[in-house]
Amino acid sequence: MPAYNAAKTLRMTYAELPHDVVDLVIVVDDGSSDETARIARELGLELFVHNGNYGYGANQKTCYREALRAGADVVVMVHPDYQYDPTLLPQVIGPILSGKADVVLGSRLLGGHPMSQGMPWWKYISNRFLTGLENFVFGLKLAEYHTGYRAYTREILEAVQIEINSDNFIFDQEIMAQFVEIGARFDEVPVPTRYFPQASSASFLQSSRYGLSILWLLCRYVLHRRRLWRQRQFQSLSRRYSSAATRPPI
Ligand SMILES: Nc1nc2c(ncn2[C@@H]2O[C@H](COP(=O)(O)OP(=O)(O)OP(=O)(O)O)[C@@H](O)[C@H]2O)c(=O)[nH]1
Ligand SMILES: [Mg+2]
Repeated sequence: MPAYNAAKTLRMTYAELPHDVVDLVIVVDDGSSDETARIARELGLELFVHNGNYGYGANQKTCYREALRAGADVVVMVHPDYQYDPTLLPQVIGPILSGKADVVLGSRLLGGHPMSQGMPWWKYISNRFLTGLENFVFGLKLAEYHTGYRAYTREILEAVQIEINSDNFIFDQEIMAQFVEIGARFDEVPVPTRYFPQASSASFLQSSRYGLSILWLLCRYVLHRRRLWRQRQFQSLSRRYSSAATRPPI
């Protein structure tokens, strides 16, 4: 759980994780100004504390580094703001355990309607628009790319260059572009969302910046695939997952 000022929701999120399925719960506190770290300690979680607020991407880098170091075969990232249902974790890892997928997204846009669950209309519309663009560029048909509930195999995390990704929100899309590039298998399962006052929520300004940085990422990805601007960020670190350089350029 990449946490930043999640004191009001960390306890609830942790309580609803299926403890018979999860071996280790790691919390990275990214310099919160609230009681996040104290609560994580109280709950006996594996806690790592950043000495400042380095950003959501930097937080995830520590999460994955520590999860892999702890020997995880399957790594699940869930936001600690209780917007996603922790009890659905077995469904989220299902396609990985059955060998069907390397990456599973818990999708708020499959099944129920996120606006009736409180998602602001402008977030819904921009999510749909950016998802359409990403599907077009990546050649996929996913329902959304912007969820805070994801599962990865150890092998797929080890195959991409996580550390050179951004320290900010765009990290979530950079890692997706990296997975696409190395031929990862994706699956998605429906998850509901909930918007309530204590949940953390990106502001309009943050979301706009995020949207623009997705457009820039997609440009860079297309240039990379067309061999006009090769970027180390998209190159595979694993022999098992080769770069899409062998596939026809888009
Ligand atoms: N804003 C922020 N969140 C962080 C950071 N590090 C970890 N997080 C966590 O990551 C999640 C950030 O997502 P939110 O701010 O909820 O934004 P979002 O989920 O993209 O947008 P919503 O759909 O509106 O919730 C929260 O659960 C935070 O606890 C950080 O440096 N900044
Ligand atoms: Mg949130």
